[in-house]
Amino acid sequence: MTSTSTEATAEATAAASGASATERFQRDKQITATVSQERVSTLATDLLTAVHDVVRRHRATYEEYNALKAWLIRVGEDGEWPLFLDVWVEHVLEEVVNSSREGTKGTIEGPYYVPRAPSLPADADLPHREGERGTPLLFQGQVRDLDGRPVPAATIEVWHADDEGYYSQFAPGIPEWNLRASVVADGDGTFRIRTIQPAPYQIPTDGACGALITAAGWHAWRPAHLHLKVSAPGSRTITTQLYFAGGQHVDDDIAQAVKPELVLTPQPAADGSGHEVTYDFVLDPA
Ligand code: MBD
Ligand code: FE
Repeated sequence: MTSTSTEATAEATAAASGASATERFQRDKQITATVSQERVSTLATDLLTAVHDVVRRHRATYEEYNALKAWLIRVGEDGEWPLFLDVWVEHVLEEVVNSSREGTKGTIEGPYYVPRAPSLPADADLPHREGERGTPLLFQGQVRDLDGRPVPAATIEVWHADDEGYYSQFAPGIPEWNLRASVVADGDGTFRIRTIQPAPYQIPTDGACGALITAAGWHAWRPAHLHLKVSAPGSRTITTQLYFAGGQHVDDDIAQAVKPELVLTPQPAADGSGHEVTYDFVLDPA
């Protein structure tokens, strides 16, 4: 690969963002829950049986088997297990785990959440660089319960890509908490968050996931999205994303994580700068 950059470490490579996501996962996710032997056996047996079925049904060849082996090895080398699983598997987990919810629809967390972002008050500008590019967006609303009552002491964690589709802490050269915060809603659950509209996100194309996409003739895009985690004492935390009506790839998200209830239609802002949109969250009881 050729590059004009003098600092190899400052490139936004798949391996660099994959390594960050892998390291983050290992550090931040409490992987302490033990899965019972019975459950491991059930899940592993059915998973392997599904693989056996694919081999038989499609009469797979040794060339294909070895291509798979080489590719799986590369997924690990590129640190892309978090990316691979979150793009192609997590949406079904989310569907199963959140099927009993009545409030705001959830969707996948993805690989780029970072816990413990700096706390900001209910009326907040997300941390951003001077001259941060992108259309200004005022995102406001209220957190309520299933009966429509305001939820006190709600926290809205928000994180999103910049106008070029890069996430802080996973691409080089971006301030640590850029476009990330934990916003503490007012006593009546209301919040007003000023940020910029993110760009559609292209998953890294130079790593193993990109190689699969190219080999299969798929595309690598997610629609522009805001990531959110909304929590409050006594409520079930919701992890979700919001999208923008009419945006590219809203109808063909590679991660299959768009739901119609999660598509925003921002309007021109009252003060003439950019867009504004109101979205109310409804939390299920814990
Ligand atoms: C993302 O930004 C994302 O949200 C998911 C699910 C996968 C890859 C990148
Ligand atoms: Fe994302």
